Amino acid sequence: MLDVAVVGAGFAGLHLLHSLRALGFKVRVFETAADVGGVWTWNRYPGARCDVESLQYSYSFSKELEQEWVWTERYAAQPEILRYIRHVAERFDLRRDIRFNTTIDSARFDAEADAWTLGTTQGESVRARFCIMATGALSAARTPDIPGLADFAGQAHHTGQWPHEGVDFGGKRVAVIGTGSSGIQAIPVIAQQAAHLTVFQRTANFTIPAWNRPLTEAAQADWKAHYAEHRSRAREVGTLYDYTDRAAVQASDDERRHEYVTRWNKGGVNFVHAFNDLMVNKASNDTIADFVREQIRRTVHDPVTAEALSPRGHPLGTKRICVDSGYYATFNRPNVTLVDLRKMPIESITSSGIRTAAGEHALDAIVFATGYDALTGALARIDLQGLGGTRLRDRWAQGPRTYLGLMTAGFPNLFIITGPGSPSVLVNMIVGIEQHVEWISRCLCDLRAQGHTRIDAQVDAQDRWVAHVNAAAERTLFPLANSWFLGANVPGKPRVFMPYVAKIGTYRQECDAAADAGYVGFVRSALPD
Ligand code: FAD
Ligand code: N01
Repeated sequence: MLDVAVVGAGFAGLHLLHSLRALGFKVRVFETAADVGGVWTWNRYPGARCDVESLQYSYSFSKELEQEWVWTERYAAQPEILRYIRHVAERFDLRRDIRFNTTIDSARFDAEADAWTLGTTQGESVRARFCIMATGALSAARTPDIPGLADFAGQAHHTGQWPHEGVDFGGKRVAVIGTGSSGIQAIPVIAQQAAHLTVFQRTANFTIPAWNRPLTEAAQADWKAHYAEHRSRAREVGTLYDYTDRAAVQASDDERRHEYVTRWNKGGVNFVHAFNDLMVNKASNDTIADFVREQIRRTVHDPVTAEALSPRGHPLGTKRICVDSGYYATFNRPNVTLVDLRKMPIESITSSGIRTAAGEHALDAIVFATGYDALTGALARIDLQGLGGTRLRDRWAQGPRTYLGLMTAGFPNLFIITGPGSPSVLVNMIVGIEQHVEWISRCLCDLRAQGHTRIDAQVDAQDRWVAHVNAAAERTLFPLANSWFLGANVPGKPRVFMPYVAKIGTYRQECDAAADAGYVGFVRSALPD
C-alpha cells in the first residue's frame, strides 16, 4: 500500500511528490496526460503564456533551481513554461514515481483500514492511506453543447486540449468562440495566420496590455540577487504588484487618471491594484472601467466594433482580468470580424460553419476558448465516495464545502490542492500551491509522529469556514458578475463564490494556527493495533 496517492502531475503534483518523498513517504502520482506539466502540457494554443511574471510564476522550494533557470521573457510562453516543468521533473528525479496515461475515475474510502482505493479507467486499483487531489482548478475543459457540433466537418479544438502537433490555420476561415483569457491570448496570433478570423463574443471582457518583452540579463540578475526577499513577500501577498493604501474615492480626477495611465503603460495585472477600493466600491470601479473603455475607443477604429468590445455588464476584475498582446488592435485588421452574440446568438453549428439569425459563417476550423468547469469540475469527474459510501458529487450538490479549503468533512485522509475555500485562482497559483503542499506535508508528518492513521474535517468547523468564505466574497464586487468563480458558466452549477478572497498570508496564518493548536476543527484517530 502507498502512503500517499497524488492525482495530477502539474505544478502541484510535482511539488507534492518532491516534498513528500523527501520526508520518507511512499508516494505515487497518477496523471491522465503522457507527460508532466498540467495546464502547460494541455494548453498549447497559439499565444498561450502566463500573466504572472515568469520570475514569480515559478517554484520557490529550491534556491539552486531559482538561480540556475533562465527565463527569456517577462511573461513566458507555454513551450518555455513546459520546458521549465520538465526540467524540474528531471532535476529532482520525479518521473520514476509518476504513472502517466492513467486516469483515476473512482476513489473509495475504506473505513476499516483507513485507506483509499483508487480505480483507473484501465480497471486497475491502487491503495493508499492518503489521497491528494492535485487535479487542477482549471483542468476540466468545457465545450458548450451547441446543436449540430457533431456535424461540423472542419477542425474543432478546445484551447485546453490543444493538439500536440499544432494546428495550421494558414489560408483557413477560422472561428474563435469565447473571449476570456484564452481567447484573448489566441485571437491576435490566429488573426495573423488565418485567411479570415471570426470572433464570437458573448461577454466583452476587460483586458490590459502585457507589454511583454525579453528579460534582460541585468534585470534577471537583479531579481535573482534579491530572490529571498521577493519570495518572502510573495508568501504574504501572492504576487508582487505595486499595492497602495490609497482609495480611488480619495483621489482627484487628475490623480486617478495619472495613476491609470502610468499603470496601463507598465502593463499587466498590476493595473487593477491602482487603488485599494476598486474591488469593493462600485463607484471607484466605474472610474477604472471607464478608463479601459476609453482605451478601447482610442484603439479600435470602427465605433460599432469598439462599443461591442467595451465591457458593460460587470465591474472590472469581477470576471478574471485578462492580459493581452495587441488584442483590441486585432479588430482593425481587414481579415477579422466580431460577432456580438448578445445581439446575434449562435443558433447551430452546421457541417460547414456556424449559423446565427443573420445567416451562416462558412468555416474551416472552430476554436473553443470556452473555459472550464472550474475548481470542482475535475473532482466531479471522479466517483469519489467517503464515509458510508457518500458521494462527493451529492455532498456538494448545493455547492462545494470545505474546511480551510484543504479537506471536506466525511472524506477522511483526502486533501484538495487549491480547491474551493482557498485563495486558489485569486492569487499567483504557484504560491497557493506551495502553501498547500507545505501545510499537508507538515500535517502528514505530525500524523505519522503521533501514530494517527486518520484525519477528517469537523462539520461545524467546516460550516463556520464556508460562512467565513462567503462573507469575505460578499464584502467585494465579485458576486456582481456571472463568472466562473461563481460557477455561472456551467449550466445547472450552484451559484456559490468558490475561492476565498483573502491575502495568501492571512490564509496561511489561519491554516497554520489550526495546525499549531493541535489541528483545531479536525478529528484524528488511529486504527487499533
Ligand atoms: P493543473 O496544471 O491543472 O494539473 C492538474 C493535472 O491533473 C492535469 O495534468 C490533469 O490531466 C490531471 N488530472 C486531473 N484529473 C485527473 C484524474 N482524474 N486522473 C489523472 N489525472 C488527472 N495561474 C497563475 O497563477 N498565473 C498564470 O499566469 C496562469 N496562467 C494560466 C494559463 C492558462 C492557459 C491556464 C489554463 C491556467 C493558468 N493559470 C495561471 C492557472 C493554472 O491552473 C495554475 O497556475 C497551475 O498551473 C495549476 O497547477 P496544478 O498542478 O494545480 O493543476
Ligand atoms: O475561459 P473563460 P478561459 N457560447 O471561462 C465564452 C486562466 N487562464 O479558458 O463570459 C458563447 O474565462 C464565455 O462567455 P461568458 C484564467 O484564470 C489564464 O479563457 O460566459 N460563448 C467566455 O468569454 C482564466 O480566467 C491565462 O459570457 C461562450 C469564454 O467563452 C481561466 O484560465 C490564459 C459559451 C470563456 O472564458 C479560464 O480562461 C488562459 C457559449 N456557449 C487561461 N460558453 C493567462 O493569461 C462559454 N463562452 C494567465
